[in-house]
Amino acid sequence: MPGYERLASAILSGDQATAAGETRGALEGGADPQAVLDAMTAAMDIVGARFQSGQIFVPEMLVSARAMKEAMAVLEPILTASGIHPEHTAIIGSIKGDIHDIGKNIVAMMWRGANFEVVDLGVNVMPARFVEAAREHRAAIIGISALLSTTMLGMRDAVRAIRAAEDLAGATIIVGGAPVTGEFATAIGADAYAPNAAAAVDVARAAVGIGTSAPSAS
Ligand code: B1M
Repeated sequence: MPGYERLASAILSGDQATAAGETRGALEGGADPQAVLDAMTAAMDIVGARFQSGQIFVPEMLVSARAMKEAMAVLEPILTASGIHPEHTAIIGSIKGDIHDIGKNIVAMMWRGANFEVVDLGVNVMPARFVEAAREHRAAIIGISALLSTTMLGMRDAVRAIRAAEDLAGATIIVGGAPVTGEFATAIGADAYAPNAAAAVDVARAAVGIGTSAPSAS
Protein backbone atom coordinates (compact mmCIF):
# COMPACT_ATOMS: atom_id res chain seq x y z
CA MET A 1 0.00 0.00 0.00
CA PRO A 2 1.57 3.31 -1.09
CA GLY A 3 3.07 5.27 1.80
CA TYR A 4 3.40 2.27 4.09
CA GLU A 5 6.03 0.24 2.27
CA ARG A 6 8.42 0.11 5.25
CA LEU A 7 5.63 -1.00 7.58
CA ALA A 8 4.53 -3.68 5.12
CA SER A 9 8.09 -4.83 4.58
CA ALA A 10 8.69 -5.05 8.37
CA ILE A 11 5.61 -7.27 8.73
CA LEU A 12 6.66 -9.42 5.78
CA SER A 13 10.14 -9.92 7.24
CA GLY A 14 8.87 -10.32 10.82
CA ASP A 15 10.80 -7.29 12.11
CA GLN A 16 8.76 -6.50 15.24
CA ALA A 17 10.66 -3.36 16.33
CA THR A 18 10.46 -1.74 12.89
CA ALA A 19 6.79 -2.69 12.48
CA ALA A 20 5.93 -1.04 15.81
CA GLY A 21 8.22 1.95 15.12
CA GLU A 22 6.80 2.55 11.64
CA THR A 23 3.27 2.37 13.04
CA ARG A 24 4.12 4.86 15.80
CA GLY A 25 5.84 7.16 13.30
CA ALA A 26 2.91 7.05 10.87
CA LEU A 27 0.40 7.85 13.61
CA GLU A 28 2.56 10.65 15.04
CA GLY A 29 2.79 12.01 11.50
CA GLY A 30 -1.00 12.23 11.36
CA ALA A 31 -1.75 9.09 9.35
CA ASP A 32 -5.33 7.85 9.25
CA PRO A 33 -5.46 4.86 11.68
CA GLN A 34 -7.77 2.97 9.32
CA ALA A 35 -5.26 3.40 6.48
CA VAL A 36 -2.47 2.07 8.73
CA LEU A 37 -4.65 -0.91 9.64
CA ASP A 38 -5.44 -1.53 5.97
CA ALA A 39 -1.72 -1.49 5.15
CA MET A 40 -1.03 -4.06 7.89
CA THR A 41 -3.90 -6.27 6.77
CA ALA A 42 -2.69 -6.10 3.16
CA ALA A 43 0.78 -7.17 4.31
CA MET A 44 -0.72 -10.13 6.19
CA ASP A 45 -2.68 -11.04 3.05
CA ILE A 46 0.63 -11.33 1.23
CA VAL A 47 2.02 -13.48 4.06
CA GLY A 48 -1.01 -15.77 3.74
CA ALA A 49 -0.65 -15.97 -0.03
CA ARG A 50 3.06 -16.76 0.21
CA PHE A 51 2.31 -19.49 2.74
CA GLN A 52 -0.41 -20.97 0.54
CA SER A 53 1.91 -21.03 -2.44
CA GLY A 54 4.73 -22.69 -0.48
CA GLN A 55 7.10 -19.71 -0.63
CA ILE A 56 7.24 -19.47 3.15
CA PHE A 57 6.54 -21.90 6.01
CA VAL A 58 5.06 -21.84 9.52
CA PRO A 59 8.07 -20.17 11.24
CA GLU A 60 8.06 -17.25 8.78
CA MET A 61 4.29 -16.90 9.07
CA LEU A 62 4.63 -16.91 12.85
CA VAL A 63 7.25 -14.13 12.94
CA SER A 64 5.15 -12.02 10.58
CA ALA A 65 2.11 -12.54 12.78
CA ARG A 66 4.18 -11.46 15.80
CA ALA A 67 5.34 -8.32 14.01
CA MET A 68 1.71 -7.58 13.16
CA LYS A 69 0.82 -8.11 16.83
CA GLU A 70 3.47 -5.60 17.96
CA ALA A 71 2.26 -3.05 15.43
CA MET A 72 -1.34 -3.67 16.48
CA ALA A 73 -0.41 -3.01 20.11
CA VAL A 74 0.59 0.51 19.03
CA LEU A 75 -2.42 1.02 16.79
CA GLU A 76 -5.17 -0.53 18.91
CA PRO A 77 -5.59 2.27 21.51
CA ILE A 78 -5.83 4.81 18.69
CA LEU A 79 -8.38 2.73 16.81
CA THR A 80 -10.41 2.29 19.97
CA ALA A 81 -10.28 6.02 20.72
CA SER A 82 -11.39 6.80 17.16
CA GLY A 83 -14.30 4.40 17.47
CA ILE A 84 -12.95 2.06 14.78
CA HIS A 85 -13.67 -1.54 15.71
CA PRO A 86 -13.44 -4.73 13.73
CA GLU A 87 -16.84 -5.51 12.29
CA HIS A 88 -16.78 -9.23 13.03
CA THR A 89 -15.86 -11.30 16.06
CA ALA A 90 -14.36 -14.77 16.03
CA ILE A 91 -13.92 -17.03 19.01
CA ILE A 92 -11.38 -19.82 18.94
CA GLY A 93 -10.18 -22.59 21.22
CA SER A 94 -8.47 -25.95 21.32
CA ILE A 95 -11.05 -28.63 21.99
CA LYS A 96 -11.52 -30.36 25.34
CA GLY A 97 -8.66 -32.65 26.28
CA ASP A 98 -6.25 -30.88 23.93
CA ILE A 99 -3.53 -28.57 25.18
CA HIS A 100 -1.77 -28.01 21.84
CA ASP A 101 -2.12 -24.33 21.05
CA ILE A 102 0.66 -23.26 18.68
CA GLY A 103 -1.40 -23.71 15.51
CA LYS A 104 -4.53 -22.31 17.17
CA ASN A 105 -2.55 -19.23 18.22
CA ILE A 106 -1.32 -18.71 14.66
CA VAL A 107 -4.88 -18.91 13.35
CA ALA A 108 -5.93 -16.37 16.01
CA MET A 109 -3.10 -14.03 15.02
CA MET A 110 -3.89 -14.33 11.33
CA TRP A 111 -7.56 -13.63 11.99
CA ARG A 112 -6.54 -10.53 13.96
CA GLY A 113 -4.32 -9.62 11.02
CA ALA A 114 -7.39 -9.87 8.80
CA ASN A 115 -9.14 -7.42 11.14
CA PHE A 116 -11.37 -9.79 13.07
CA GLU A 117 -11.90 -9.21 16.77
CA VAL A 118 -10.62 -12.49 18.20
CA VAL A 119 -11.55 -13.93 21.57
CA ASP A 120 -9.13 -16.74 22.39
CA LEU A 121 -10.70 -19.24 24.77
CA GLY A 122 -7.40 -21.07 25.25
CA VAL A 123 -6.99 -24.83 25.46
CA ASN A 124 -9.08 -27.73 26.77
CA VAL A 125 -12.27 -25.85 25.91
CA MET A 126 -15.53 -27.62 26.76
CA PRO A 127 -18.42 -27.59 24.24
CA ALA A 128 -20.60 -25.52 26.58
CA ARG A 129 -17.87 -22.89 26.80
CA PHE A 130 -17.87 -22.43 23.00
CA VAL A 131 -21.63 -21.89 23.17
CA GLU A 132 -21.44 -19.48 26.09
CA ALA A 133 -18.58 -17.45 24.55
CA ALA A 134 -20.20 -17.33 21.10
CA ARG A 135 -23.30 -15.88 22.73
CA GLU A 136 -21.44 -13.46 24.95
CA HIS A 137 -19.34 -12.06 22.10
CA ARG A 138 -21.97 -12.40 19.36
CA ALA A 139 -19.43 -14.35 17.36
CA ALA A 140 -19.77 -14.64 13.61
CA ILE A 141 -17.06 -17.29 13.56
CA ILE A 142 -16.46 -20.19 15.96
CA GLY A 143 -13.03 -21.78 15.47
CA ILE A 144 -12.18 -25.17 16.95
CA SER A 145 -8.71 -26.66 16.83
CA ALA A 146 -7.58 -30.24 17.58
CA LEU A 147 -4.13 -31.81 17.28
CA LEU A 148 -4.87 -35.30 18.60
CA SER A 149 -6.83 -37.98 16.81
CA THR A 150 -8.47 -38.70 20.17
CA THR A 151 -9.55 -35.13 20.93
CA MET A 152 -10.82 -34.40 17.41
CA LEU A 153 -13.81 -36.59 18.29
CA GLY A 154 -14.72 -34.00 20.91
CA MET A 155 -15.26 -31.53 18.09
CA ARG A 156 -18.45 -33.41 17.26
CA ASP A 157 -19.79 -32.65 20.76
CA ALA A 158 -18.92 -28.98 20.39
CA VAL A 159 -20.62 -28.78 16.99
CA ARG A 160 -23.72 -30.52 18.40
CA ALA A 161 -23.86 -28.12 21.36
CA ILE A 162 -23.54 -25.09 19.06
CA ARG A 163 -26.18 -26.44 16.65
CA ALA A 164 -28.54 -27.02 19.57
CA ALA A 165 -28.35 -23.31 20.41
CA GLU A 166 -30.86 -21.78 18.00
CA ASP A 167 -29.63 -18.26 18.63
CA LEU A 168 -26.23 -19.25 17.22
CA ALA A 169 -27.63 -20.39 13.87
CA GLY A 170 -25.89 -17.51 12.10
CA ALA A 171 -22.42 -18.41 13.36
CA THR A 172 -20.02 -20.29 11.10
CA ILE A 173 -18.13 -23.19 12.66
CA ILE A 174 -14.62 -23.66 11.28
CA VAL A 175 -12.51 -26.63 12.35
CA GLY A 176 -8.84 -27.36 11.81
CA GLY A 177 -5.71 -28.98 13.14
CA ALA A 178 -3.29 -31.61 11.85
CA PRO A 179 -5.52 -34.73 12.11
CA VAL A 180 -8.68 -32.94 10.90
CA THR A 181 -9.84 -33.30 7.29
CA GLY A 182 -12.55 -31.79 5.14
CA GLU A 183 -14.41 -35.11 5.20
CA PHE A 184 -14.31 -35.18 8.98
CA ALA A 185 -15.55 -31.59 9.16
CA THR A 186 -18.49 -32.49 6.94
CA ALA A 187 -19.22 -35.65 8.90
CA ILE A 188 -19.50 -33.80 12.22
CA GLY A 189 -21.61 -31.01 10.72
CA ALA A 190 -19.07 -28.16 10.85
CA ASP A 191 -19.52 -25.45 8.24
CA ALA A 192 -15.95 -25.41 7.05
CA TYR A 193 -12.49 -26.87 7.35
CA ALA A 194 -9.25 -24.98 6.95
CA PRO A 195 -5.99 -26.89 6.53
CA ASN A 196 -3.83 -24.00 7.72
CA ALA A 197 -3.98 -20.48 9.12
CA ALA A 198 -3.92 -18.73 5.77
CA ALA A 199 -6.84 -20.84 4.56
CA ALA A 200 -8.61 -20.11 7.86
CA VAL A 201 -8.46 -16.41 6.96
CA ASP A 202 -9.98 -17.04 3.52
CA VAL A 203 -12.71 -19.23 4.97
CA ALA A 204 -13.57 -16.76 7.75
CA ARG A 205 -13.68 -13.87 5.32
CA ALA A 206 -15.90 -15.77 2.92
CA ALA A 207 -18.21 -16.64 5.83
CA VAL A 208 -18.79 -12.98 6.69
CA GLY A 209 -18.93 -11.91 3.06
CA ILE A 210 -15.55 -10.18 2.80
CA GLY A 211 -13.68 -11.05 -0.36
CA THR A 212 -9.94 -11.54 -0.30
CA SER A 213 -7.95 -8.63 -1.60
CA ALA A 214 -6.27 -11.00 -4.06
CA PRO A 215 -2.76 -10.13 -2.94
CA SER A 216 0.23 -10.87 -5.05
CA ALA A 217 2.12 -13.88 -3.74
CA SER A 218 5.38 -12.56 -5.13
CO1 B1M B 1 1.96 -33.27 21.04
N1 B1M B 1 1.39 -34.60 19.72
N2 B1M B 1 1.27 -34.43 22.48
N3 B1M B 1 2.70 -31.95 22.23
N4 B1M B 1 2.81 -32.55 19.53
C1 B1M B 1 1.59 -34.25 18.32
C2 B1M B 1 0.35 -33.55 17.77
C3 B1M B 1 1.84 -35.67 17.67
C4 B1M B 1 1.48 -35.75 16.17
C5 B1M B 1 3.31 -36.10 17.92
C6 B1M B 1 3.59 -37.47 17.38
O1 B1M B 1 3.27 -38.45 18.00
N5 B1M B 1 4.21 -37.57 16.22
C7 B1M B 1 0.95 -36.60 18.57
C8 B1M B 1 -0.49 -36.77 18.15
C9 B1M B 1 -0.77 -38.11 17.50
C10 B1M B 1 -2.19 -38.17 17.11
O2 B1M B 1 -3.07 -38.16 17.89
N6 B1M B 1 -2.42 -38.24 15.80
C11 B1M B 1 1.08 -35.89 19.91
C12 B1M B 1 0.86 -36.47 21.16
C13 B1M B 1 0.56 -37.96 21.15
C14 B1M B 1 0.91 -35.77 22.37
C15 B1M B 1 0.70 -36.29 23.79
C16 B1M B 1 -0.46 -37.30 23.94
C17 B1M B 1 2.04 -36.89 24.22
C18 B1M B 1 1.99 -37.58 25.57
O3 B1M B 1 1.85 -36.93 26.58
N7 B1M B 1 2.06 -38.89 25.51
C19 B1M B 1 0.44 -35.01 24.60
C20 B1M B 1 -1.04 -34.64 24.61
C21 B1M B 1 -1.32 -33.42 25.43
C22 B1M B 1 -2.74 -32.98 25.26
O4 B1M B 1 -3.03 -32.19 24.39
N8 B1M B 1 -3.63 -33.51 26.09
C23 B1M B 1 1.20 -34.02 23.78
C24 B1M B 1 1.81 -32.89 24.31
C25 B1M B 1 2.53 -31.96 23.58
C26 B1M B 1 3.29 -30.78 24.22
C27 B1M B 1 2.57 -30.17 25.40
C28 B1M B 1 4.63 -31.28 24.67
C29 B1M B 1 3.49 -29.84 22.98
C30 B1M B 1 2.38 -28.79 22.80
C31 B1M B 1 2.83 -27.40 23.18
C32 B1M B 1 1.80 -26.38 22.77
O5 B1M B 1 1.07 -26.51 21.82
N9 B1M B 1 1.82 -25.31 23.53
C33 B1M B 1 3.36 -30.84 21.83
C34 B1M B 1 3.83 -30.57 20.52
C35 B1M B 1 4.62 -29.29 20.33
C36 B1M B 1 3.57 -31.44 19.44
C37 B1M B 1 4.11 -31.37 18.01
C38 B1M B 1 5.59 -31.75 18.08
C39 B1M B 1 4.00 -30.04 17.29
C40 B1M B 1 2.58 -29.47 17.19
C41 B1M B 1 2.66 -28.08 16.65
O6 B1M B 1 2.63 -27.11 17.39
N10 B1M B 1 2.83 -27.95 15.30
C42 B1M B 1 3.22 -32.46 17.25
C43 B1M B 1 4.00 -33.23 16.21
C44 B1M B 1 4.06 -32.49 14.91
O7 B1M B 1 3.08 -31.87 14.49
N11 B1M B 1 5.18 -32.57 14.27
C45 B1M B 1 2.61 -33.20 18.37
C46 B1M B 1 3.05 -26.65 14.65
C47 B1M B 1 1.70 -25.97 14.37
C48 B1M B 1 1.97 -24.62 13.69
O8 B1M B 1 0.97 -26.78 13.47
O9 B1M B 1 -0.78 -27.24 15.20
O10 B1M B 1 -0.83 -28.41 12.96
P1 B1M B 1 -0.55 -27.21 13.77
O11 B1M B 1 -1.41 -26.00 13.21
C49 B1M B 1 -1.53 -25.68 11.84
C50 B1M B 1 -2.68 -26.43 11.14
O12 B1M B 1 -2.98 -27.67 11.71
C51 B1M B 1 -3.81 -25.46 11.18
O13 B1M B 1 -3.18 -24.21 11.09
C52 B1M B 1 -1.97 -24.22 11.83
C53 B1M B 1 -1.00 -23.28 11.17
O14 B1M B 1 -0.96 -23.43 9.79
N12 B1M B 1 -4.73 -25.40 12.31
C54 B1M B 1 -5.97 -24.85 12.12
C55 B1M B 1 -4.58 -25.67 13.62
N13 B1M B 1 -5.68 -25.36 14.27
C56 B1M B 1 -6.56 -24.84 13.39
C57 B1M B 1 -7.86 -24.33 13.54
C58 B1M B 1 -8.51 -23.85 12.39
C59 B1M B 1 -7.91 -23.89 11.14
C60 B1M B 1 -6.64 -24.38 10.98
O15 B1M B 1 -9.74 -23.33 12.43
C61 B1M B 1 -10.32 -23.05 13.66
